[in-house]
Amino acid sequence: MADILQELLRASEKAACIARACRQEEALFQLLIEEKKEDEKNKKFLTDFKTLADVLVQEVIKHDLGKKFAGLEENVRGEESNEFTNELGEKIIVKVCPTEEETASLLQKVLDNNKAAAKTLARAVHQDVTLTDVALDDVNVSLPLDNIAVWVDPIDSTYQYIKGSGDIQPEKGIYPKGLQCVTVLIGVFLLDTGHPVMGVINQPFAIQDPITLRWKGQWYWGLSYMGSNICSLHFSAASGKPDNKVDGGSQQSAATAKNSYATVTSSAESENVLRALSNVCGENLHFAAGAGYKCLCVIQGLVDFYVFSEDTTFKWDSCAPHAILKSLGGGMLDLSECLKSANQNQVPSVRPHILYNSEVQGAKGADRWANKGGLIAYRSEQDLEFFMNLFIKKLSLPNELH
Ligand code: 2IP
Ligand code: CA
Repeated sequence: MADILQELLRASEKAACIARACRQEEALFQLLIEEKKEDEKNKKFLTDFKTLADVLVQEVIKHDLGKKFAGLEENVRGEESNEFTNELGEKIIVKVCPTEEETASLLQKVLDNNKAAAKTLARAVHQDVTLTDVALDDVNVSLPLDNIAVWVDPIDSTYQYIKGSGDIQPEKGIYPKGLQCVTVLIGVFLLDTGHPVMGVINQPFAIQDPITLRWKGQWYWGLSYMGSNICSLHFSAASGKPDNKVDGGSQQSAATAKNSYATVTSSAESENVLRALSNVCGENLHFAAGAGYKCLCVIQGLVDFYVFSEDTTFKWDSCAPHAILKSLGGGMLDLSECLKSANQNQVPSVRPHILYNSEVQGAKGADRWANKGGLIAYRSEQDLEFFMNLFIKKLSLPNELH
């Protein structure tokens, strides 16, 4: 199913182009920076524009996937609904129209009649994007189209996207905040089991040209299905051949604990967990914005784990990175389930992997799709074992988590 993965990659790049256009095209940029002014009307307008960028990117991904694989668009899910209310209170369904002109005139209605902005945005929506990866030519895995669905986060870390800082310095390779923390996340899962099987993470603002100040993106993909595990990080861009740059956990041979473990977490993490993490990781405990970006830090091997005990990440945040981590021999587990069995001194026969096909019982709205028990993302099963033992010991009052 290299063609689906190829299409996900292309859709993610189109999304990244739209995200970049909103920052780099003058007509659109003016709308983004309105936020920095204080008055209420501008604030409201910006919120609208931010939501529009999100909704539009989601619709483009849906539209483009459906064009290539008829029916798949029905199974593309995300946070945003495409019903949009403009300044005049009119309800408008945001969608990709058959022609660029039609899309522009629809967008004009949402954008308070701003013709220039609507035209620029419509051009980005209808442009042809080519993004191919030679490594995908060798992928020969067949996925049942009627058993897959897609979780999309069109722009993860929207707060950093709007703030738009491009001059944040990384600490040990990790950006604590800034445009580098923005990602487009597209993940595919199996409808019957809920397991993630394919994922693409696109980082639209990975590298900035110091002269032109224009941004270049970076992308990562992974596939994990029926024993086939393939990841873009195993291939060097030049040769298309495996270069073993990133060592997947399954390839580790020595079953020994590391001297130290590096973990990334959210600044919204609870005190109790932070204390325990800091005890285990010391100076290797990092903070970074964006659920997708934190997962990317694990995928790239900048840290060993992403730990978060709160319920404020969602299926659209984790599905794509989870599939890539699986392709590297790692995964993503429900943290509260892991701690529960550790407290009861049980070794679960099956690890509590996060699943993507079932809602949180009794929850409403976006919370139906929350990763309710928190999460731990990892690249190596062995490291996970050693780390969890240390972490649980340091968690003085684990029951506070439940
Ligand atoms: C957010 C975003 C936030 C993250 C939160 C996500 O998604 O990734 O950065 O919080 O969990 O749901 P934190 O950075 O504290 O980890 P979005 O930006 O799409 O709302
Ligand atoms: Ca998100």
